[in-house]
This record gives sequence, structure tokens and C-alpha cells, in this order.
Amino acid sequence: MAVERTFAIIKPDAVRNKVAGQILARIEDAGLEIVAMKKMQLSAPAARGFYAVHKERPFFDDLVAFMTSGPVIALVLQGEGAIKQWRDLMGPTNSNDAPAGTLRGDFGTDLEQNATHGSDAPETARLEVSYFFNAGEITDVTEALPPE
Ligand code: 3AN
Repeated sequence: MAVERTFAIIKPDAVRNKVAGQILARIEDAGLEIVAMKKMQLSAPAARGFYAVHKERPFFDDLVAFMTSGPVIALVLQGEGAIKQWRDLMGPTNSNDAPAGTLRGDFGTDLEQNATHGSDAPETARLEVSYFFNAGEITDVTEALPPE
């Protein structure tokens, strides 16, 4: 399987509930590499732009209000099959349907307050990574290692 990058967010509910550290530990335990990370407060325009695909949906304004309700942690994760691996770690979108052991099952509340975000496909991952990070902000530890 190819090495991929995916974009992840630890959402305001998880940051507020002080489980961001536990989520980061699960990422590392799963063998995903954190190649970029920043804690930030999303502005309303930034959140609207990020979720633009949902702008006609009835929950859009609530989603933007929630995503701007406190700081988030934006991440780029790298590893073999990282997009699916991260989505499997998160569990289903609705935290009420997410089994124990998944991030949304353990740390989310409902469909909106679901602790984490993850890209759903390679093209979305590329778009979402570049929405939040410049190329120079992404480390690639394999490149940083001295040659064998
Ligand atoms: P996922 O993040 O699992 O790919 P999407 O793309 O269906 O899920 O939804 C994007 C975001 O919009 C989700 N993170 C979720 O919190 C929110 N969302 C989706 N459907 C609803 C809904 N009916 N009510 C409130 N929020 C929703």
C-alpha cells in the first residue's frame, strides 16, 4: 500500500475536554507519523471555506459555529494507507454510532460534536492539507534521516 498523507483536525469539543493528548497518543500508537501540527482558532470565513462543500446543507451554520467555538489542532498525518487508517481510527461520523475504541466512540458526543475530522479521499486530503499548511510547514522525517 502506498504512503499517503491525510489531513486531520482535533475539533473544539475534544480540545475543550482536554482529550487532545489522548488523541495524539492514539495517532502515534497506530503508527501514523505526525508530519505537521498547529493549534489555531478558526475564523468564520476559514471554517466556511473549509466546509464549503456543505454550504447548502441545513446544518452548515451550526457546523461553522461549532468549529469556531474554540481552538482546534490541525494535523497532517503520514503513513501507509493513512487516509483509511485515520478514518478507521475515528469511527463513523455520528459519535452515537461509533463503537468503543474509536475516537468518536470514546471522545465524541453526537453527529456534530464528533471530536475529529479526517479527509475522505486522496484529492480531498491534498486540498485540505494545502488549505491549512504551507509546504515548508510539513516535515518529512524520512527525508531528514541520514542516508544508510
Ligand atoms: P465526515 O467528517 O465523517 O467525513 P461528513 O463529511 O458527512 O462527515 O460531514 C462533515 C461534518 O459535518 C462532520 N464532521 C459532521 O460533524 C457535520 N455533519 C454532518 N452531518 C451533520 C448533521 N446532519 N448535523 C450536524 N452536523 C453534521
